[in-house]
Amino acid sequence: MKTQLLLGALLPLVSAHFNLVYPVARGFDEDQLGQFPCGSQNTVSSNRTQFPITGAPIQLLMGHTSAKVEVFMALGNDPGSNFNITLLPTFQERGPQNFCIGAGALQFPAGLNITDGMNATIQVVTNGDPSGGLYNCADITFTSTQLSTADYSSHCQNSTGVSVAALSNAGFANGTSSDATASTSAAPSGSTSAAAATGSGTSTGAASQATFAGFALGAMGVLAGMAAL
Ligand SMILES: *[C@@H]1O[C@H](CO)[C@@H](O)[C@H](O)[C@H]1NC(C)=O
Ligand SMILES: *[C@@H]1O[C@H](CO)[C@@H](O)[C@H](O)[C@H]1NC(C)=O
Ligand SMILES: *[C@@H]1O[C@H](CO)[C@@H](O)[C@H](O)[C@H]1NC(C)=O
Ligand SMILES: *[C@@H]1O[C@H](CO)[C@@H](O)[C@H](O)[C@H]1NC(C)=O
Ligand SMILES: *[C@@H]1O[C@H](CO)[C@@H](O)[C@H](O)[C@H]1NC(C)=O
Ligand SMILES: *[C@@H]1O[C@H](CO)[C@@H](O)[C@H](O)[C@H]1NC(C)=O
Ligand SMILES: [Cu+2]
Repeated sequence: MKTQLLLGALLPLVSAHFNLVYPVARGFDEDQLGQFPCGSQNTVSSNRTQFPITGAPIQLLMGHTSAKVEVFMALGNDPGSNFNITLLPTFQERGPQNFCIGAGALQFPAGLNITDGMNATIQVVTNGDPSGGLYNCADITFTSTQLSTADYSSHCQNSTGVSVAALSNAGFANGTSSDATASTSAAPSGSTSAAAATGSGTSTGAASQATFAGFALGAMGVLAGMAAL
């Protein structure tokens, strides 16, 4: 009995590729997850996650023991496949189960002028199984209301042993050769959060969240450095 329960708990992990847990995914069809964009979830969610302008994490559930990961964003109510903003260039993740990308790791380009009530869609891409990409999307509405520290923590957890590493010349996580579109949107140095992008900088709370929850300075320094190239 115990064995069955264990297997029941483990099997979905192995076969689920990866889930976008926060912000909440549009939907999930494991068999279609390799379909660009959004793993074939082409209907915008009617229930958008309120995503703080001052910074919020991205929580993933990794079904593989290692994966290349890349994060894109598209502005608007129904952007189709136009994910032309790179929030985090391709990096290597290791370790299954919970993996949190801290708010401070996301590189919002300057000049987006993100304001309260704006809609957008975030697409997280990992490398395929075995080739191509895997795609999950979440529809969000930007809000000026911050996450409380407790809410932030509940949406930002790492399983034991999870780590990240920078990749040089990584290209797209889906393994296709780079075309200029996505790679040009590198963040200006210093712009590691939406707060920086909007120039609002109103919140010490978010700043400290970003500090403790973003990729640790070591790893993130490398990633940010690569993005600025
Ligand atoms: C791979 O990702 C890039 C960047 O998101 C995208 O433009 C391209 O269409 C994807 N390739 C495939 C085969 O889906
Ligand atoms: C809408 O989203 C919120 C936050 O993501 C979630 O708590 C709630 O259960 C969702 N409601 C529906 C009807 O899906
Ligand atoms: C992304 O696409 C939208 C719609 O075509 C366009 O208005 C916007 O300038 C593009 N943004 C970037 C960063 O390329
Ligand atoms: C953002 O705001 C600045 C200053 O008001 C303006 O110059 C710029 O064109 C705006 N950018 C976009 C994408 O709306
Ligand atoms: C954002 O999307 C919601 C539906 O989810 C819609 O009601 C709202 O008008 C949209 N906001 C903007 C600024 O278009
Ligand atoms: C989660 O793990 C990543 C990768 O090691 C790390 O950069 C990040 O700071 C961790 N976040 C938290 C909240 O532990
Ligand atoms: Cu898989």
